[in-house]
Amino acid sequence: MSEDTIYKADTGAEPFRFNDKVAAVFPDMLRRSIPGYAASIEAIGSLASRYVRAGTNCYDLGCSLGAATIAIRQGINKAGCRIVAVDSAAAMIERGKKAVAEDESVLSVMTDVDFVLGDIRDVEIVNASMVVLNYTLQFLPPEDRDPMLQRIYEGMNDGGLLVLSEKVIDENPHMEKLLADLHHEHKRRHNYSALEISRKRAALENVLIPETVSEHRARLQRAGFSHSAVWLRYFNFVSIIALR
Ligand code: GEK
Repeated sequence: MSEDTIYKADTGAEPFRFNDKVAAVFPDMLRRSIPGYAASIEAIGSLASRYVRAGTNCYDLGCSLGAATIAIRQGINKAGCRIVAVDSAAAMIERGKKAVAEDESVLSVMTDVDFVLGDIRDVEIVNASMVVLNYTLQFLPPEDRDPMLQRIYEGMNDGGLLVLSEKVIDENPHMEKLLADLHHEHKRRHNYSALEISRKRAALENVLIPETVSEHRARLQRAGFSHSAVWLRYFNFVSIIALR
């Protein structure tokens, strides 16, 4: 796995972008930056075994290198399914295709994966029994999040499952500061320097816009999801499951 050294260099005031440099070190970046990332991927595999119905579609929206796609594919135990993996970064899609092709795990059924280079706001969602937004919604402008969730809901079958993982903020400024400090310490433990951490934070400003857990759950309810629960929380990173 190539080490993420991107913010060892002074990148000036350039906002964070999902370019080739990022894609090349992405597994290391996610592993060291997102507390709970590995747990989210593992659970997505188990949830796919439980929720994906025969002859339906699964969507991995903002698939990056296909880690969740691979977990879904490994978890599916029903025939005639299809996984649609979407990302707007060409560098991610290229590497994601390769990662899926090279995955040598033993599959209980063979499921085709369609990689789509495009914006998740433009993708048609139909006949879905599982949709995954693993740390992706946070990159959409807030005003586009309700319509996105609404379209996902409408494209899902009854009983279908949405996994929504996000960086969040806390309503309570005191707790927000503590959780942000704990995340900072987590990154220090994973060998990012204080300078790298502050450069990355500046680059993500206005690119990754976090909301509170209550805002996410209220949006899910507005979209029509009948049940939702936080199943994973590690500092200021959560994963929510919602059922149609
Ligand atoms: C994982 N889910 O490994 N349309 C399509 N893709 C987008 C859009 C958009 N509007 N905005 C951002 N992306 C993955 C990790 S990373 C999380 C997801 C992170 C894509 C972007 O190109 C990137 O690949 C991904 O969403 C977010 O489980 O970097 O913190």
